[in-house]
Amino acid sequence: MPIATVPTTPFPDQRPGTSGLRKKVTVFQQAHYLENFVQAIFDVLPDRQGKTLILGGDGRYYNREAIQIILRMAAANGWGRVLVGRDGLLSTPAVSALIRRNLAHGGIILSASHNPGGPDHDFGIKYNVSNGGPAPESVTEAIWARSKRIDRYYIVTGVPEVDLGILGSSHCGEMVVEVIDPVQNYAELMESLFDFDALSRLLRGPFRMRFDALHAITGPYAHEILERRLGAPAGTVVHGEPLPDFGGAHPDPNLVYAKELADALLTGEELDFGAASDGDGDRNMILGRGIFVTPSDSLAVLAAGATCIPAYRQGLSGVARSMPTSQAVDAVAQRLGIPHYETPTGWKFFGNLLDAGAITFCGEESFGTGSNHVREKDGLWAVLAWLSILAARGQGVAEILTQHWRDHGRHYYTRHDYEDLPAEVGADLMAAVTHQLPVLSGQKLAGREVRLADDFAYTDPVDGSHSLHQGIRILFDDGSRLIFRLSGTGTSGATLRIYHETPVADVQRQLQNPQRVLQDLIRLGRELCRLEALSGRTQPTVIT
Ligand code: G16
Repeated sequence: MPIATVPTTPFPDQRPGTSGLRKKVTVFQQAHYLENFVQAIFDVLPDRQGKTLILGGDGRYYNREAIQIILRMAAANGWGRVLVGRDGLLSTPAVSALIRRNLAHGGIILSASHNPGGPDHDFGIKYNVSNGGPAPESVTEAIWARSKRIDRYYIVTGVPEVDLGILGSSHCGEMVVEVIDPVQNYAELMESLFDFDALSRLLRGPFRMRFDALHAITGPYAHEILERRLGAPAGTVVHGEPLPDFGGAHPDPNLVYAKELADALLTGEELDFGAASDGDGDRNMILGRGIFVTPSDSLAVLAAGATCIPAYRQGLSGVARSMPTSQAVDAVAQRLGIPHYETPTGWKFFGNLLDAGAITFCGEESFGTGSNHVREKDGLWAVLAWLSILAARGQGVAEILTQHWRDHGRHYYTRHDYEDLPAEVGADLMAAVTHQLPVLSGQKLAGREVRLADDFAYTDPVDGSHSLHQGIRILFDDGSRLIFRLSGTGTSGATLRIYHETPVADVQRQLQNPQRVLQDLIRLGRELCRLEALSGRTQPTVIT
């Protein structure tokens, strides 16, 4: 098998962000760019020889080309076997499940998640380790370090392209390539967790739901699970065909980018339940008739109702949320008498807690919810979990949510995003708040007293690793919080996120508009970072 050693020079911008390396397609299309990064991954895995790798992506533009390159590089780098999804497709949670099921050494996922796709948009690549989860910071930093010194990569030459359209086994050089059904293993995993008979009764009855796959990866998964296995009426899944440009839209399940679904639920009368997922299938948005469930509330409701689901009937060992996620799930954990953890943003920080059995459920405000069944957030899992609770309780989403608030208090919450800022403006806005940290504690602001103001740092309770600079927290004496972070998933410029939260125990005050309840914190947030003066912005781009 001819292996070429191709000389190369480093690119200075290959540091993985919150979730892998994300850049414009045109950046990845530069000669050697993808190859350098893939070789950097392989170089930090010296024990890869003869091992199994899982490979797939969300089908976005450049997915197919990248997969052929990675297969030839994997063969040249000594991998024993690669399992690749048919047509190069695999959702992020499906990759995680396959790594675990096949005891694979790791997996490569090609996706820029919720970022738009197409020749002028985004592409991405991330490596998941043998527990099925995103590589921890120690590995991503090693990949980055390696990328800065790389001077060659290995690739097999003179072999035909692998036909990704046909299931079955073939060889790329000496390496075995198995093209597998992207859905089957994942669908079986879901059947092992949930009571499919109960879900089927719900979906075959008068209950009406819509799942919007946003022309991204979850279409085939949702068709198979919701329509074929559970018997939901044809048409329950919309925009179910994955397209390289996601139909020209953002595959981002929020109220702005999944507006069609949101409108159908928030203003229409026909549907009882709506859900959407993102580019690579790990995010989810949940809607009921006339009501949007914030991801933070969704995590809390799922934690409170977990015992409705067969796999979690024995209860949860603990729960975790990322720091900017609202404290709603903490209230559930306190009531259940189980531990709760606060981690930095990024699913990778849940991995150790899940592996150690310290937590069963975890979630993030960024539309991510999941459990110990895989080591990624899982959009369809969250949908099935919600359906399980609806089926068990015989109630609608709005009833369940308002009852939850009565029982645990409501955590009013909103995130304001200021997108497409010049990178230096983003840094200046953060610096404006950071400079004030030493003097904020004890001050009266927005009618509350500041209890603590800091730059969030995390020490992993399992392996003791430290992560610094994970966002600015301003905590108030009434439990309210104001948080500032720069997004770690963009491909150009900066996005400032400001998160606002205030808990309200008084049942009489639980049915108000969050933007109104939080308006003084919103104003304070803008003032503290000198938003208008430094950026000229007065309104956010996206409100969640
Ligand atoms: C990724 C991570 C999530 C994280 C999110 C934050 O999501 O997997 O764990 O919460 O980024 O994004 P940002 O840094 O922009 O706030 P995804 O779905 O993009 O992979």
